Amino acid sequence: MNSQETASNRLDALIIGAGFSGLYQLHCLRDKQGLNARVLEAGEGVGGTWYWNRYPGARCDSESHVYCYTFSKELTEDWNWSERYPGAAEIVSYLNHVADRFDLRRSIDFGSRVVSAQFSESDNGWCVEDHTGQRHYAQFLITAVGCLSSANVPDIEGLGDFAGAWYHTGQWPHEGVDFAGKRVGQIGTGSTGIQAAPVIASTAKHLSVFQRTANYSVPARNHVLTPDQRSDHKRDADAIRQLTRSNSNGHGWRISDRRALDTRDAERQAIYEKAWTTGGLKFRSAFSDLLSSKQANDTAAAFIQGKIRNLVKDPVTAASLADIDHPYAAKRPPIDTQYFETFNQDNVTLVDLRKTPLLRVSENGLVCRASNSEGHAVEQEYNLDILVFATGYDAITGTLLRLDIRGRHGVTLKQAWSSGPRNHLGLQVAQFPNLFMITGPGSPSVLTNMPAAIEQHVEWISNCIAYMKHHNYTLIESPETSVDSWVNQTNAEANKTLLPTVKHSWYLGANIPGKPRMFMPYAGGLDRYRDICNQVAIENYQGFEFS
Ligand code: N01
Repeated sequence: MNSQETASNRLDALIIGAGFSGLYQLHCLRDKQGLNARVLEAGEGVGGTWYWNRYPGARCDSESHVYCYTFSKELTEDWNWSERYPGAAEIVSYLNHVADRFDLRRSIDFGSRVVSAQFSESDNGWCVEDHTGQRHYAQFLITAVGCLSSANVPDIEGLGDFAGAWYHTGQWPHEGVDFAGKRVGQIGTGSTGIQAAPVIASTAKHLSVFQRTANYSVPARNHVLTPDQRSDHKRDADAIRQLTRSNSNGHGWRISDRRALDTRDAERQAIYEKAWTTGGLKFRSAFSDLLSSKQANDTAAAFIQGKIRNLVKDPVTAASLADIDHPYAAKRPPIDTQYFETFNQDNVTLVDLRKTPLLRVSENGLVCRASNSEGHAVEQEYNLDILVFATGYDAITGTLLRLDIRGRHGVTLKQAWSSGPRNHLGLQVAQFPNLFMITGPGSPSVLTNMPAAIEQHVEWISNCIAYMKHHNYTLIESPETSVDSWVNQTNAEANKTLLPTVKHSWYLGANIPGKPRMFMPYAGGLDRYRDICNQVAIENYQGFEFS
């Protein structure tokens, strides 16, 4: 690294990503602390996850009045959400509004994809290279890349032979896709597939949904917000903020103290019925023991499976949809708008890949292994014009690893995480000084309402940097002992729950071939995590080392 070049244009902080995290981090460092901070963003606009995820039906599962920043009363006051759950386009509009309101754009380089980041021992800082070869120098490097930004297109034989068009939901064309008159195949029935299928089916000639693992879903019960509901949210903004900052999940509700196993059958059923009618992720707040006791969880599972069987008219399809192999909410629980009802439409077919496994993509569509009336294996081809991959992401670590980040002595993040992600408080990796991760592995992130987790991380990182400036420290790093201790705590919290018991969960990296299997988020709750981080700060950032 040329030290003259470094000194002349070195930033205080370089932030990667202009979604919820990056925008707020920029505002905190540039506008509140007067630091020289910049954002590099691969997309041509702000939005992060929401910039790319424009698939049909893309909508947030958090309610709009909590899926937003809370740091500015004026911002809360002057923004009006239109629906109970914000759609992707409205979230992008919101983030554009934030970028304009706080004049953030002038400090963001759009269309700038980071290809490598190298820590320099001589400069105690980072050299970050973008796809054009331009180098950017900064004391601090902060990743704000989101948890679900590396699309997973499964390696299915023959995809190159397909004569039709194919798309991954996480890289959706901005001009949209016209399904009218088309035979569409959708692979994947996670949160995304469950949102997309009803919308695709509303215009497609035919939709075939290829389901490998059946999934729970609870009705979202989305609706347009009334003027009264909007003004209630504004009037109660302080209380809502207090709630999202003090509960375990960052949503606008607390998980009940009541245990499913201590509740009589009829009362338990009535509670589930009410939660089903209310709809949304709040369903999981019905009882406290749903994620700690399999027996308790079975009661929720049986309730939802009963609903699926009632909603879907064809008994064979209903049985496949209700044949769920994991505990409720042990995978991220989807919420839907008419998902199960969609299978009652004449133009929709469920293909159960457990009965008829997917063999390959052909020129005409997808080929599965079925059996004929004599029980002999035969190939069954589904002719398709469009193939939609709702197959998820190389979640949480995928994008971080693709950035080719190198710490002390050139050690790569891939090497440091060869057995799974390891860091201190979800924030810092040993041997990678002055690097902070927002909502990375080891933090509550995807188990919470993301903006709540993001605000907590950004504020903690900003305070830590302010502390360093105040004490004239130039370097912060986490020793291995701190990392070991946090990894043990993260594993211990996960093991108290049913979360690590799922076969194909992306929480564990188990959806990506070859990815080390390890439960990645911190499952002890955002409230506990916040307390731990605050205590560390109060004790002069105990567990971190400064120089
Ligand atoms: O991805 P997923 P997603 N052959 O990994 C299947 C967030 N989100 O995009 O379960 C056949 O959950 C796979 O099958 P299986 C939310 O946090 C948020 O749906 O592995 N099938 C599964 O059915 C969510 O959890 C919002 O057996 C294959 C599906 O593809 C996260 O994004 C909205 C396959 C992937 O499900 C990811 O959800 C939407 C193969 N080779 C999503 N490979 C909000 O509201 C994979 N599958 C904020």
